[in-house]
Amino acid sequence: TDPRPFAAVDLGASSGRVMVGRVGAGALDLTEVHRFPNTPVRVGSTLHWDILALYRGVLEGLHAAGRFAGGPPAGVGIDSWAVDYGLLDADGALIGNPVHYRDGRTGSATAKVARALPPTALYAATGLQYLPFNTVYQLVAAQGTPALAAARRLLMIPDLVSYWLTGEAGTELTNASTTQLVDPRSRDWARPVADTLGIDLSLFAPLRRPGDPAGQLLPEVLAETGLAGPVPVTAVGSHDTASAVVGVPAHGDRFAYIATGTWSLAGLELDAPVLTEDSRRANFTNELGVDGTVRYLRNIMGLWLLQECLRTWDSQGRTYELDELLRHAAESAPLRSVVDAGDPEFIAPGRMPERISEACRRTGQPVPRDAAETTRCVLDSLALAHRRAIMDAQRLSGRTVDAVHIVGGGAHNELLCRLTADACGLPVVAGPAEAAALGNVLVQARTAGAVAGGLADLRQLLCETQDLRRHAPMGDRRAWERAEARIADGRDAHRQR
Ligand code: LFR
Repeated sequence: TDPRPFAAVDLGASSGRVMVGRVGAGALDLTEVHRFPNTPVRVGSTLHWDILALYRGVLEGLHAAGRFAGGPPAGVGIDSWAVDYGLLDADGALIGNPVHYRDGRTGSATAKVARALPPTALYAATGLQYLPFNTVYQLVAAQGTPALAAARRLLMIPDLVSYWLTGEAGTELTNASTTQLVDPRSRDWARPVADTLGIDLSLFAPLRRPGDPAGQLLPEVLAETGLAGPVPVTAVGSHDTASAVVGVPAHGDRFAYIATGTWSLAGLELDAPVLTEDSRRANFTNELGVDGTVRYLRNIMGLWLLQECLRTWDSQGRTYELDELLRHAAESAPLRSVVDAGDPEFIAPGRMPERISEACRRTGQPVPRDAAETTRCVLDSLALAHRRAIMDAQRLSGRTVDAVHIVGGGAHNELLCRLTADACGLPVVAGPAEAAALGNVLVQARTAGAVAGGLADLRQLLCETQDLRRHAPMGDRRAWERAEARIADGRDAHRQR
């Protein structure tokens, strides 16, 4: 039978995309049919997502998908970044614009949560890495607001889009696991955590698993997009990182992955969570994956550091072409200075080149003298953080690996891939860049019967159809160890916080 077209909606922090993946026995190709910017908006002091602009992009993308495929897609799946949500009132209408995870509103909520529930207990119950923007902190920060008081439903971003497309509300599990309100052992709500923190779990719609049916496009959506129904919507790994991990073209289980983009998510795929105190101290997360897996990984600042530098330079009238900047960075002195790319200090937007310089100064290292050196500092720092995450993940889980897969936007960044191979002392396989959309499409296609099997089978199809680049490790690994030592003190001091 001919491959069938599935539409993947993949919303990222800087752009949204609608892709069509054609899937059949031995066949998989992916085409971007629509891309639209995702530009956050500050209103007063609060940073928001422009959710209706994103939704318009989704509708336009579904229209384009129909044109591309010459008819309605065989299914639609939605993934996006994690932790953020919209609130609905008793009529099902959205209350306000969802708040951006880079907004500073959780400032005092983190201490409040820690007083009610010690970090050790919270980690033992949820296995989630401390990040100040986890949904739990956002909800505690929102307690007592009229918006939360009026809310009858809370939908995570992909679930909100899915609700608008279908009229049906659900909470997809992989993304729910980033709320810090899910127990990774039972893969169900961590009720005692919610009760202790005064969070009302009945706000959440029933849990769905990736692969579950999630309704059909509403008549008004069909009219708006020019599609002929019925068009089923399927729950996928709606956390983009969960879909990206499905999209890792690995054989067997001796691999680490780094899902790169705005963030770097570096770690392993496991069958069970690691909830030890060592794991908590190392700030590792146990997010839930597709097919009963656990994404055991560390969130690292990622290419955000570079994106923010470019934005700052641009606002100062210094506009750089990325390829050229990377070429100059590749020629700059290696490991001249490095920063801790896991430090939450870099989460908020603004003044990034200066903040990087300050971090170098604080740790007694030379300050980058120009944009190329700043870029080199960022990429060396990311490679170093990747090395640390992959070494720590192996030590803490007892699983060893012999290759590192880099998927997501950073797979196009040759310098980053090469430095990561050198830092880890392991071969890097780079690609596919669109792993999240591929993982999205594969899970839908399996539900629709266009492909069959487990993650290993889906990955085999990726190996057969995707262009991959290999980077063998080179250079002196001790140089990376010495660089690590330069920032280790600062990092340990930070962990005590
Ligand atoms: C990556 C990602 C990360 C999550 C961050 C914020 O796009 O989903 O996994 O920690 O965005 O939601």
